[in-house]
Amino acid sequence: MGYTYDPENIFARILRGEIPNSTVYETEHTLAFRDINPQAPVHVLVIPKGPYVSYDHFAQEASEAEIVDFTRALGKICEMEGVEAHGPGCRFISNAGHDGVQEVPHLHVHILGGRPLGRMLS
Ligand code: IU
Repeated sequence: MGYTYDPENIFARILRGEIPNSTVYETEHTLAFRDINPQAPVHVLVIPKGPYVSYDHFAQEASEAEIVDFTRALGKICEMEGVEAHGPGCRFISNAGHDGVQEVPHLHVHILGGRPLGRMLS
């Protein structure tokens, strides 16, 4: 309820092919590409292809097929990038809304890894 999707946001434009990206993985419902300003040796952004602002929006309105596809993609990319939890490990971050300082209003999960990331929560 109350979610407004801006079809001109940068990730919508990437999905339409208007802006190039460095794709690492793509399925019917999900696209993953390298962050343009990487904060770690592995910094991949994973986005659903559907018009969802945030994970709460996605969870409410996406189909089960989209949700399963997106979730499996997260795991697949960890394997592909060599940052699985049973290997070196990684961190998922999804900034949401004002307090989360979300810059791009299209759901994205950052996968960060390839170096020790330090503790974020204490
Ligand atoms: P945030 O979670 O909304 O704050 O993150 C947005 C990310 O999108 C940020 O890490 C940017 O570097 C990244 N990004 C990008 O990869 N390509 C772009 O064209 C733009 C932002 I604009």
